[in-house]
Amino acid sequence: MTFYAPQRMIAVCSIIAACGILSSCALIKQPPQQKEVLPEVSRLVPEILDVYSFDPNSFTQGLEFDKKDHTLIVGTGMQGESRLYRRTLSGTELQSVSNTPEIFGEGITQVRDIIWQLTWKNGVAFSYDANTLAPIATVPYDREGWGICAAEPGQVITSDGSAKLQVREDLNLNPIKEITVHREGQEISGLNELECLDGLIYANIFPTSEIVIINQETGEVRATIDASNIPNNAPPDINNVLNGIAAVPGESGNFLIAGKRWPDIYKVRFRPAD
Ligand SMILES: [Ca+2]
Repeated sequence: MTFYAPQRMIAVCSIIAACGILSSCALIKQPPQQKEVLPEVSRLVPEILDVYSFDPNSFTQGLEFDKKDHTLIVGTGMQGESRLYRRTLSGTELQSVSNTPEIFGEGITQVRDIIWQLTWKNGVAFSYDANTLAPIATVPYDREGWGICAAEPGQVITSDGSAKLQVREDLNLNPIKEITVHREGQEISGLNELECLDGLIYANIFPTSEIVIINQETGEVRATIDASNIPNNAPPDINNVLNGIAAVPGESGNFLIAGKRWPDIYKVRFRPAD
């Protein structure tokens, strides 16, 4: 049995008395520790609906459908090869404008009557007439350009390869605020090509075959898409990864998925993983 020496008994009694008088003893009153409640992240996979021929020379960095005529707008990278062009889904190229050789092109998006094109490390972004692709303006850009998508009226979202997304004014790219992207409590970096749709941001994660769906308000990842079942038929090269997601207009839930130098492009929809 446990033996309490008289002095020890006095000490124990004093503690009990003190707790009684103060009616708050941290050891006794402390509520059970609660675990942080994290949002449930859905696990999705693409179901391939269709395959179209694409341009294996395109180092695809930006992909989006034109909001008016539903043609495909593509931005490409690499110095000496970067350009912005428009084509039909069936493969007819309609317009093209090349960047000067020092420019490394990145993400593109349509905002009202202009198209923005980011550059990786050139410190500028370009705007073009959305109808003709005629260059309009060159504006300073404050960080690495990766992805861009037009969000609610008046705003665009941009990525820079980190876990931070920037919300910017859509007609001048002035920064408004940052969103930190989390998945199950952990920041998730490598956010690359973007697609904004209905308050959500779709982002593919460089250099993986993973796409995340992000709540634009909170930065929390709502769903993770494992797109590794989409064939990568590009020549073996560490750069030739999945890059590019575009919502198909008029086809709710359908998206195009592309990659750098991929010779084909895939129409998919997302369903729960088994
Ligand atoms: Ca896109």
